[in-house]
Amino acid sequence: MLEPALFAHGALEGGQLAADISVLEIDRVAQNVVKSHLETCQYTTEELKRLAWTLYSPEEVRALQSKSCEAMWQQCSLQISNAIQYVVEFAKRIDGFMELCQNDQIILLKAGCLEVLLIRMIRAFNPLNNTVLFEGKFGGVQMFKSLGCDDLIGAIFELGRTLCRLQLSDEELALFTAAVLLSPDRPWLTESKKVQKLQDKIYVALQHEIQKKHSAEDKLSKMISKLPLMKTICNLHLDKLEFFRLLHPETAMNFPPLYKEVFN
Ligand code: MHQ
Repeated sequence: MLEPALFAHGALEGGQLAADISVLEIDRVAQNVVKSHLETCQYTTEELKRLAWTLYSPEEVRALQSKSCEAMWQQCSLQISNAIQYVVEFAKRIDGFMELCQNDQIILLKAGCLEVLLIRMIRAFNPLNNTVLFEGKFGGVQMFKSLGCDDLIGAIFELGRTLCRLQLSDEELALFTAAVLLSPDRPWLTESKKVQKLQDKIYVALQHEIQKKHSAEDKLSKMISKLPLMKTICNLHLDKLEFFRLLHPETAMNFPPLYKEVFN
């Protein structure tokens, strides 16, 4: 569903689209997107490297596990809400995004920001011991037990593992998240043609970036093949949230405003 028209029509292989967009323009797109990513990625690569072996102790994990479901949801929604702010800032800095109508900006962010977060997660994911950064330290799936969402958490960690295997550079990550954000097939977009044009350029730039090291067709298609699992996770998250709202309406009312707004 999210597969760009580019591939469906073989435009990339034929070089038709690439020929329409000048090398200069592609370089400019890549530079802008990579810069925007680096300015808004919340943690620098060095910070994450240093933190990678700062693990929660077994006692700390037990403490998290014995929290109430409501308290843990509150904590997670706060972390997610903070991270979303950086994704919003990333979007705003992508050339062309602010020129879209406000309605479309909101649609793209609401539909795409969890997917972007899930891709960004690989920076804060350690596949060697299956841990993720949560409130300053790394921990495994057990950490989130009190949420009672083992299937959701399991799927998120599985995605983390499979995305890490692709060994994406920050440049590739930047362009991939920008392409996901600028998906022209989000429901209710009013100027999807404009979004399509922006996404096409970003995918061509991503293709160029990958080609520096790998056979691009292969890596790009592997990246795109993870999109269905991301969609599944987003839907699962919405299901869990809806169910949580029914059980604990007062807690859900006090979720951070940005989290509420994005996942209304
Ligand atoms: C970002 C930084 C970041 C921040 C928050 C929805 C729910 C009830 C549970 C991290 C999900 C639990 C998230 C906090 C858990 C899987 C969530 C909670 C990259 C992503 C990252 C590391 C988030 C990853 C997913 C986390 C751990 O720049």
